[in-house]
Amino acid sequence: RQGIGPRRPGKTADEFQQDLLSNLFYRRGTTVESASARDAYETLSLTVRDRLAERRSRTAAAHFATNPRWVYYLSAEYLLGAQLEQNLLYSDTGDLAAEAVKTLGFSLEDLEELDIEPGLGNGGLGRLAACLVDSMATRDIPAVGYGIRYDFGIFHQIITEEGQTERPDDWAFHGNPWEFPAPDDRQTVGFYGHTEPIPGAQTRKRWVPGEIVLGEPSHMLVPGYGTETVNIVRLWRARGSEASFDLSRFSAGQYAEAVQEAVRAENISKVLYPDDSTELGRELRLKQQYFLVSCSLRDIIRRFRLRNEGWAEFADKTVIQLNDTHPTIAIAELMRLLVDEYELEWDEAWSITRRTFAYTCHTLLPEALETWPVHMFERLLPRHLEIIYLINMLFLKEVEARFPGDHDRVRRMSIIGEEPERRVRMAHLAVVGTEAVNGVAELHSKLLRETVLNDFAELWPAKFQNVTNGVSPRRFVKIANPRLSDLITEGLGGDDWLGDLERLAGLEALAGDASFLERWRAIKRANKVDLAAGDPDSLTDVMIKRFHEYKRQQLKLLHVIAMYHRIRADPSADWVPRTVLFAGKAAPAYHAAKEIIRLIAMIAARIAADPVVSPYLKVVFPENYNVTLAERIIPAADLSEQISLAGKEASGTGNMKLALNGALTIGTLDGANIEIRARVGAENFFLFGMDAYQAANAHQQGYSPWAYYEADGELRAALDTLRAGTFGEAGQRVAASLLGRDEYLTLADFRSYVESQDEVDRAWRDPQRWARMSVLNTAHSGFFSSDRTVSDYAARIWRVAPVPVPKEG
Ligand code: 26Q
Repeated sequence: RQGIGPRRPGKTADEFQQDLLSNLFYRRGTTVESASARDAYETLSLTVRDRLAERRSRTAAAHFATNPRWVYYLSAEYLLGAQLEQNLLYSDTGDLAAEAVKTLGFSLEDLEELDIEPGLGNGGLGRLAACLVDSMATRDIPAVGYGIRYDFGIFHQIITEEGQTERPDDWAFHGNPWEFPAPDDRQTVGFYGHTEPIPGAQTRKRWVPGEIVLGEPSHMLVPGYGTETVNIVRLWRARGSEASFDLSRFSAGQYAEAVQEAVRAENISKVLYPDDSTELGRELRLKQQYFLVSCSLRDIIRRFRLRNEGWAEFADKTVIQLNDTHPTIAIAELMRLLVDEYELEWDEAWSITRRTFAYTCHTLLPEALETWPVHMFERLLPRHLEIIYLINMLFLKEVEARFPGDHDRVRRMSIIGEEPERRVRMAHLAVVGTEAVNGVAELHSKLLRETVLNDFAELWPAKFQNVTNGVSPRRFVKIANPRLSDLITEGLGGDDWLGDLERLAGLEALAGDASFLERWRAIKRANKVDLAAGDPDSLTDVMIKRFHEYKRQQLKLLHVIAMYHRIRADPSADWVPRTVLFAGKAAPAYHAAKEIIRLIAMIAARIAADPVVSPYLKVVFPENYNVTLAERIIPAADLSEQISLAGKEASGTGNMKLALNGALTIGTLDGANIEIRARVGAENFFLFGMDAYQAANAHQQGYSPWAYYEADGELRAALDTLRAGTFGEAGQRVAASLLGRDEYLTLADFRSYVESQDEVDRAWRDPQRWARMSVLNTAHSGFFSSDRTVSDYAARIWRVAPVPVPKEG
């Protein structure tokens, strides 16, 4: 059946139009006369998708023919963003589409509003996964991203004066035109049950699960930019098996009971856990993780076996990247499949497993390191616990041999923690079972080696690497900021920079050109007008990220209160007008974070009602921060707040997106801020605060927030305002936390932060100087393309080379 295929989608406006009409008639079942906006949107999406599908088939053929080492990216989260605009750009059909939809009586912009983003992630880690799959396709790396197709994604946030409330996010309510269901590739996943010895076998065991669930995949196309490659992200959805429908109960009229097993099964992919870096320890979450892993590994093995190779080839043809510890049970699952099902010897299986996996760590917070109670593991995954015990026993022998008599080290490194209850330490399993471990920014990787994973780095120094995060310049510059993109393309004499971001350095030559700077400023202003968050001539000061105490939205608030006091004390002074924009979600159970949101809402309302302060200061909180909203805020930002306590933010990626769009950063020496500052130049970056080593020692050196309160009148006034209840109970509680332990040393960094903000004001008063600094930020942020990140992974961790896909014909 080789060489047979459908008619290729046409390239002309006429052909696009014809395809659109036939999709409208035959796929959507509607006529032009009666087509609604949604009919037009669905039909356009299918027409664009068809063009990518054709490239996908050529990609699959080229990959299969080359038989390279494939990259499998395992992630519990993907924040892919809206698909229509990206797919128009990547298939170069934007102009054809705009023309064609007019004949249906709609504008492209109308239809883009119906394009809902799948919110299948919490924040940075989920968006990183999306940027990496984009860049893997762009760099022609044969890859599949595996994830979960949650029915409900990250909750929809509503902001009132009471703070945050949550609503379910039924993102696919109207259907999802970008998805291809692949029911024939469904997998069967077991849970619970018991294990049995196999007569005559040594390590092999039989696992008899007590519950069976089906995993049904669908995939979304992931095109590369400026290349023919189209990879896929494959998402699993849980379904009840036929056995989970109880016919006898149904016949007896017990309809709800008849389907309760199926409902239980389908709950596994029902909802994304809205938790960012604090442990919940719920069984359903562990079930989700194993569900993702079991379906994906079986799919990977299915694909491998299609190529008729032996197990000796597996690790040479497969690399599986673990996005944090969430999919780490894959290490035990691959061992189980190889030993129990494919009957390999333990040592051979272990050698294959270790050479197949690599692990990316995204945190340093000890409370965010994932652990699971042994008793929960034993009940849900009895065979996996046995395998983990065996892996641990052999590993600890190795430690004992290298460090004889060092029992404390053995206890510290064990995959099983004993205190206060026995728990499986997923990060330890991830380090032991992989060939490479990486952090996500230079500082983060260094601190991993020096602190949380120090014992492991001493044992296996070569295993530990850094791969600094990056972001997609297509989504976060070209699509988000078309005006700036056009000016950059004009300035550089072409748009090659979109696939080779270091070319932005060419803008340096224009940083002294007054007319270029003027146009640069005008674009920032126009973007602010579009955002409509505040006066476009005010300094737009943005803090957009998840709410977490370590990120220190509280510090920004103390600065807002200090500005408020200053303006009230001298209303006629020449203040720099600022619009302070916060956006982001708090985990619903994270009360301290929700209190901070509530306080922001309160202060925003109070300032808006104050005729003395409001001409100079406005606080806004657009609700439901997601990828789509980020694409509107980032192009309008003048100032990027990256003010986490040093040593706590693994990398940050919003910092990169903002710098690329010409925002200046005010930030600590944390995560990738350090690398941004090194590239854009210290004179173009507002630095403040202590470094990670000072921060790490502060508490044990007797840190007292009260000393800072006493010593700093402006800080004291801000805190006293909160304590007095001027901004409600939320303000009192935030103040109590800051004057209690102040875990994240907010008061210690306050003075340095305010001084740096004063420096920001001075720079802003010289518009030429500001514009120059802004251009230099963009010019020197080319390193932060996720294309570079992917090339680093490919060369140093995956050891894979690009596989070009031939053009049609
Ligand atoms: C844990 C337990 C139960 C349920 C959910 C979770 C959970 C979910 C999401 C734990 C962590 C996350 C997400 C973490 C995350 O987004 N980390 C960020 O990763 C970015 C990409 O590397 C970095 O830039 C950020 O610094 C880091 O905070």
